[in-house]
Amino acid sequence: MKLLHTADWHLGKTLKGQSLIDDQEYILKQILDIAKDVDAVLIAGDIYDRGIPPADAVNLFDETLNRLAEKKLPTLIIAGNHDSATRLNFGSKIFANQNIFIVSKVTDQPAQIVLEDDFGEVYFSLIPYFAPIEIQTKFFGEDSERLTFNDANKFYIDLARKKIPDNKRSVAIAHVFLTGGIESDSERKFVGGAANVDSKVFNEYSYVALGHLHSPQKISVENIRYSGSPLKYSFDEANHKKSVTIIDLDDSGAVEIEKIPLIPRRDLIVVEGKFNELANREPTQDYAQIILTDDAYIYDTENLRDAFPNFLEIKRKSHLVSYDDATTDRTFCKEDSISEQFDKFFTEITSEPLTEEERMAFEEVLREIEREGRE
Ligand SMILES: [Mn+2]
Repeated sequence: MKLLHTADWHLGKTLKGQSLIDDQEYILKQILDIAKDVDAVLIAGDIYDRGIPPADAVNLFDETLNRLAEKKLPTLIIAGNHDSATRLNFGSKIFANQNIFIVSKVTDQPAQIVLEDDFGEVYFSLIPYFAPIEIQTKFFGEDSERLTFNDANKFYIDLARKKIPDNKRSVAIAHVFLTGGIESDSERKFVGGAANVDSKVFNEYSYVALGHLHSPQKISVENIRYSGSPLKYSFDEANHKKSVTIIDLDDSGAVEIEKIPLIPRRDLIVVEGKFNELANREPTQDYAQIILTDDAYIYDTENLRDAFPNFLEIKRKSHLVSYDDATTDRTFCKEDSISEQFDKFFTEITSEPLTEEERMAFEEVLREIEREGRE
């Protein structure tokens, strides 16, 4: 059986105010194209970027589900920590008639779907994101001992395992943070105690399709994996290679893994350099974070739009001195005149002393302020 594993679509996400909906539509088309060659699609949570997604995000998800239903592709979906469990649950019983299975809530018996190929059944456990308190109140009562994420997941996954007959092939779909995983800036941390879950809780599954971490990675073993997000969602992901994971599950339950790269409409890049050099670069449509290394403060940064029409952020390296760095060697003293204090401050921030011209300009401004104060 061939499976396509994806996660963390974050539909409706904006980055520094820029809507990514066109980029998301573009990348979902690629995923649908790759899905032509598989037997089922697994989406491991964070369908939406937030609990109440914008209308265009709901439209895009609706369109995508329609395409999957047209292909008669069994599609197994769980909620992530960014999704509203109740809203994502909308219509799920009706969608099940079209082989679209959405599981967003913890239930007395963990949700299970059984698909078949020529070698027999494959059992899928659908484990939506939950906070440990949900397991605690549902199964142990409100006054019971507080559970960690690890306790709660171990309990619920053991329950899911009990429903799978011995020696059958099995796949878990979950949205958790497994110990050893590599994080990025665009994942929202789980609230409610140490989020770490030991990958051993999934030990008996033939494959574990995970969501939450945005970089594609395996955890300890080949068959426990995060597919990663289909797009780069923060600048610290600029060097990620985004992909979907294809799993070929053989008759014995062994898996062969292939990562199929996804090519974005616009890449997310970080560029660093001096203003004049960057402003004259070959234009790129990519979303850019620009780090200026000029010592002088550049005001006309909009001129960078010729080379980077879609830049999202500008940072200034010479001004990236952190407060701690700037104060370790503090030499200001109260006896200094304002000019002397400014001179020291300027030197600390830019690593260059004031030129005579700059000193005169500063003193002229000071005199003006004093004049205004007297008027
Ligand atoms: Mn996510």
